[in-house]
Amino acid sequence: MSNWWKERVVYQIYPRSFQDSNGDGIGDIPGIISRLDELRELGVGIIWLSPVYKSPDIDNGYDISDYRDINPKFGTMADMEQLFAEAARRDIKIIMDLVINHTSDEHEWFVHSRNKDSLFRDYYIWKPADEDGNPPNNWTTFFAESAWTFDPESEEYYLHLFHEKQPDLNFRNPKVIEEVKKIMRFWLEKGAAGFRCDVINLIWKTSFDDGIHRLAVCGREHFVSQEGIHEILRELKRDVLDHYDCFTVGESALVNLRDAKMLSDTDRNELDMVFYFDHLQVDRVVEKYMPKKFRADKLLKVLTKWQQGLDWNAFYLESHDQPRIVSHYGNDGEYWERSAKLLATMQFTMRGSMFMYQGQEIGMTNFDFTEMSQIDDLETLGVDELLRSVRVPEFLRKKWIMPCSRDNSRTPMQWNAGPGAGFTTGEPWLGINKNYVNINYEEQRQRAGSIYNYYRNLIRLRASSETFKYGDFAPVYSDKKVIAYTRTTHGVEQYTVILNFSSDSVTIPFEGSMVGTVAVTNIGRKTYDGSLSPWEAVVLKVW
Ligand code: TEU
Ligand code: CA
Repeated sequence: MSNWWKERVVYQIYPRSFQDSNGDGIGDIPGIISRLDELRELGVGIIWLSPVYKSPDIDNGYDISDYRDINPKFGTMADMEQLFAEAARRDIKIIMDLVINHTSDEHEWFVHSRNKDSLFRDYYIWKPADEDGNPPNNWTTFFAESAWTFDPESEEYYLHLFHEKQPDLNFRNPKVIEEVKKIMRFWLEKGAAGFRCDVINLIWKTSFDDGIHRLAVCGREHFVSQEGIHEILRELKRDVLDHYDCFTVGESALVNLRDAKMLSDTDRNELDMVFYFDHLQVDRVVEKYMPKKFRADKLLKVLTKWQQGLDWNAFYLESHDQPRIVSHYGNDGEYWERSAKLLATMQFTMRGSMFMYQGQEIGMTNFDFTEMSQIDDLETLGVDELLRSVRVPEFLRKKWIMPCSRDNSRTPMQWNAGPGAGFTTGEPWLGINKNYVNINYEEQRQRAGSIYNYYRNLIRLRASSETFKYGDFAPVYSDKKVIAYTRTTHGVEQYTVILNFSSDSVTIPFEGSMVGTVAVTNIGRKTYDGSLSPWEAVVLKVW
């Protein structure tokens, strides 16, 4: 078995924000095709395409109304076929976003399902009201509302763990599993190299009892990482995936290490790897939205747990659901460029498959919105509403939401300093960050010391190094500001990665594996003696 999916860099495209080709302000498939050469040049080997299927777009395509058709905003099936072909010509593979926990309420299955007598009734999860006419239980969605919506036509409630226009499919119905297999085969036959499986650890609901009371995602103990998932995943692998040269990465919401191992350990034959969230939440209370102080030592602890705990990691720092990493763990002011390079260094010296998100390679920063009216994201608007309902004042709501909003990473790609940032000639569907005049692809591509060229070099370095890809990971030093870890191929070579997550100059122990020759530096240093500049990253070759 070849290891291509462990070694190629994956680049996530959020189609509506990548490249517009017809001036309607929405990125599209012809736009993606026009940028394939740029991706090739960066060193990308796989594209993960966020949903392009037919969809009412209530959650930007994560609400699918036809799995075998393309959203006309993005183009046609012919455009999609051309994308597969043009990508293949450049040796770029494409994985599709498989959103099967739920469909759109406009999917024909759900339209039929509203009728109690329909053969499709059991495709979804319908329950009568409780004795008092209230929803069947107290579960709440990821978007901070009740997880049940009443359907007047059939006088029952249906379940939706996300928006009410995203009804959950019923995986107790074997017909649903057969439908999913058909969808997977359809895309694999078209040329897909695998799937990113949306919230895959939520598809099995063990019981419908009330959940323990909580502010968000109440009921989770009945639907997160339940035992029933595993058999379904093994069935999908055995009946479909094993017949193609492809891979899967499962997004697993609210997942812990034990559950992630159950989903992705090699000998379990379920998923090839999973996305988890722990490493992006060291500065959050419980989950998202409530900030606490970042500590580098805490980050190293979390990284170590997952790096050592999983057979194989899916390592990412950004996605369409996360803030920009330079604004999150870096410094998007004075040390913007240097801290973006530090984060790049951290990512590309991790063990696992590398997933980057569009714009990460040029250090794009969080959305510079000032008013909620500039926000499109459902989750952000839901959380704002929730906080408003418990009387959190506006200034505090903004303070919590601004750094976390999913729209932070959804603003259009900044290609150049021209009008529309080279993204569109029209009115963009979401605001373009004003800093596009300074932060853009074109400027960075031609400048040797840019973040873009730093990523490009790291991608090549990693491609040529077995140790960075497969070597063991071990922590060696941490304090509130600095972390250091080694990557080792036993008996062959060892590297130490040292990262200063602060705007201070610091001195750290200079002994043992903290001593070596400089292999990678984000400040152009030649030798190393234990003193670090603000936001410095250095990789040492120890032996
Ligand atoms: O995200 C699932 C999910 O867990 C998110 O709601 C997550 O909790 C949050 O965004 C973290 O900030 C996936 C998709 O990536 C997301 O875009 C969709 O909205 C969601 O599923 C529903 O399909
Ligand atoms: Ca367009």
